[in-house]
Amino acid sequence: MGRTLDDDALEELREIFEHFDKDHNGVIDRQEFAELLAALSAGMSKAEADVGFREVDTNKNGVIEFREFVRWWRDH
Ligand SMILES: [Ca+2]
Ligand SMILES: [Ca+2]
Repeated sequence: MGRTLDDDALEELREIFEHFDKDHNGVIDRQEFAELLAALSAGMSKAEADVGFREVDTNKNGVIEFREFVRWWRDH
């Protein structure tokens, strides 16, 4: 099935998402995203992280919703 996520994978992603959603408001903000990248050892500079954030935040509302996170995860 290639990059299609099954329910188990989605559940795992949900756990990751909630782990990094430190203030538990249901979205990942810039600060939380920076910590996520650091934890993944993505080795991104701050400028690259900013670009990455804008890439993930496809509806440009300044925060990352779970569905945006899932799409990003699937595509990378
Ligand atoms: Ca949050
Ligand atoms: Ca968004």
